[in-house]
Amino acid sequence: MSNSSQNRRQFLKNTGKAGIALASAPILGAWNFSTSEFQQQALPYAYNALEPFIDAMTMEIHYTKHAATYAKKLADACVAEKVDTTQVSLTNLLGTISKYSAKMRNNAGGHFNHEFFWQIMKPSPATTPQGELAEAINKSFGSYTAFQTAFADAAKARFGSGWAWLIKKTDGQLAVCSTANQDNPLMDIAEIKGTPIIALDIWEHAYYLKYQNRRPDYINSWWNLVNWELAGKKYNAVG
Ligand code: MN3
Repeated sequence: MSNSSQNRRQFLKNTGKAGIALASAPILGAWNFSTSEFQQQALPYAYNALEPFIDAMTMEIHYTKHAATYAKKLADACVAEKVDTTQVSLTNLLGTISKYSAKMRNNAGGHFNHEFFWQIMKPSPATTPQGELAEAINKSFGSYTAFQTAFADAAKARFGSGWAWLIKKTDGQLAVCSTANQDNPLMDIAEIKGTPIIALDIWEHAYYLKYQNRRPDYINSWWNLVNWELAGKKYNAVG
């Protein structure tokens, strides 16, 4: 185990259930904590910040166990398959993922998807899309409500584990889709390719403690957490 991962474990242990939202860049720097996109970043809020829609225990286990494991195994795969993470971006790796092992595919996807997921949620967000993204959603789906239905349908229809996405395709159009396992629309093997705007984790580990088998209830609740401000920025940033 590297010093930085030991430090990180100790850090997580010390901060415990209070969450790690108070961690600031200078402190992380002093702990020799890399800000590489290949490594797990601090959650932008406390474990309990998304309650009552996502409970603190789910967030803690999801972040410290599931997501942390993807990051760790991605690092292992990068060493084994000689990916120089100082030279290759995570997006580029995903775009050429068909050249790598299943381990790389599962863990590069798992790491990217979770880092994206934490960012695209926040406590008490704006409740609807804003600005150009709002206009594009109305144009593509007819209304925000119709978009929500299409997205929820994609999430409900995914058999087993996976993700639901709103993406901006390379032709500039918005689309809703879902991917199996830890695949995502940035991968060269994706059925529908594009840049993620929002994403919902529909693995049971993301909702089972609170919602058990009721995936539709989890999806309905999740609209209360979507960080539409950031989604709008992501939409505007895609050429
Ligand atoms: Mn997950």
